[in-house]
Amino acid sequence: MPIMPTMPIMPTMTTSSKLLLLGGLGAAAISALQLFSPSALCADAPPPPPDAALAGAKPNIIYILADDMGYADIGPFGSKKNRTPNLDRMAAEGLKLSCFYAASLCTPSRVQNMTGCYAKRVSLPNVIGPMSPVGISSREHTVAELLKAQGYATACIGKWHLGDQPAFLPTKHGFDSYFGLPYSNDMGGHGNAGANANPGARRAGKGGGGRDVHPPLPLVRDTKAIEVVTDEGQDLLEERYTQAAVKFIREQAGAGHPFFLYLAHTAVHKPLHPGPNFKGKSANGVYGDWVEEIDWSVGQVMDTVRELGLSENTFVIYSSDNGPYQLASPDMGGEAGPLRGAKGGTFEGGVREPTIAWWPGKVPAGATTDAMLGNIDLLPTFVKFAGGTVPTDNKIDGVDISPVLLGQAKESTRKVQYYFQSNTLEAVRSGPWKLAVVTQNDRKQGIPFKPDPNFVPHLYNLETDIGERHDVAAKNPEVVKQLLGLVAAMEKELGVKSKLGPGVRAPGRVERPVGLWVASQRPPEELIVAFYD
Ligand SMILES: [Ca+2]
Repeated sequence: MPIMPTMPIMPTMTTSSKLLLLGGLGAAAISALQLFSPSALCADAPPPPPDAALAGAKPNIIYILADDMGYADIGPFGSKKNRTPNLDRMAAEGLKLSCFYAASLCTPSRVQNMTGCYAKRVSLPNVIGPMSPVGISSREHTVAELLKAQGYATACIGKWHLGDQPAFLPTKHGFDSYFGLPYSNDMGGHGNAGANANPGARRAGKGGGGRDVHPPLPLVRDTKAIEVVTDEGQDLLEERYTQAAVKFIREQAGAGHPFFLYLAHTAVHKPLHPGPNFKGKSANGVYGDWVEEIDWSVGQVMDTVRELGLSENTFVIYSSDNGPYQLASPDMGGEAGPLRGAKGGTFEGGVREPTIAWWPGKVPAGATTDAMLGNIDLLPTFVKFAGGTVPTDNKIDGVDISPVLLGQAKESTRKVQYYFQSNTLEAVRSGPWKLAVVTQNDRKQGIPFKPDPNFVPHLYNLETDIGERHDVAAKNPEVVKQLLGLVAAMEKELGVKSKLGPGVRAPGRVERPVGLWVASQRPPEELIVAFYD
């Protein structure tokens, strides 16, 4: 028997490893890091011994993603309105990630999940609609492909939003199966009545007679639209996703190989459609009803894992794709708690997500980490869990964060966070310091956004000012200078705004996008021709 250390080993970072991590970011970037104080792992329970933590584990991996959920919408992150007993239990048995970054909108956030790259690097920096000619490129190695190569069964259930063309769907990007909405639940064509109708849906001109080119909201199985989702149908989506997830887990148990389940909820994206068992039940209106249905779903998944005896070999992570949307009415939006901003902006409220990791015996229980982590880190981390290696032909931005998740390290190995809005790099963070280099959008209802062409960079200390209220740039010129060095290095690689740099890779692209119509409703060919003519 090997002698196991009784104390956790905290890796110390040498100067040379810092250089390796930073790649070409330059001397200013590296010296910037030496200013910044560490964040803390606040755990009572001792972490597990590091050496044995992953040896041959190849855990099942379940990634549960909410849509548009705010940082403070669940109990472990401070919600007093929404009842989330299953997420409360998950946090009590696992690790709360207080500083987990996504992107500020659906498509860019989801491509970060799949590729381990900032969305700009892989050319999906904006939300794409139905029949978009662009989508996820076949050149990218998705996390599903890399896990599949390690023997994992893979399933995608729920919202995809990385392209609805045949070449862009999940089953072309590493998933054995797919069941869900290919994009947001407000993106149905005019054929959908009521709240599903997408006001931006395109209609065919000329000989097309103004008919819909966008299909009504489709439910997709693998590559085919199997149903039109009506308003009433939306009420049942979460229950159906959950049933599909539980079925998949049951099918995989005892199959002799691990599985990867990506369960991307449609909730709580507008229009709000809590199921019949949840409607009118919460103390927080329709929005709270749907949050509580997500929590129920988490419980169904976790209880299935427990019942099947898979707990000790299953890693589960819960998060959201971006911050809460603006409050449209008192019961229609989430909350970011102490964070400033909302969905669609790069203040912390737009991009910092309520996140919990769970793996009994491996991930510390009842603990919180403030280490800087993010969804770009999931690909290399999951591949590490699976015993694989990330291919080096495509540069990625994320790093393996398993040392933090397994309680072996306090510090993330990634030292810099970049905040993009579309193709614009709006801010950068290292240590406690966040520097905004353009005007950030608060995304407040009814307040028009006015970018300041003469904006002077704002510096925030997130450890003392998590609400980004106090610009301390004038007091810290050296920090500003060093963070500007990080901005310059990234802009050299990915370009300044829409002038793309050499590090940006092309998206997938098709000439004539087709809609995901159920077979019986597909419009005649002449309508499609009329649209493109
Ligand atoms: Ca979203």
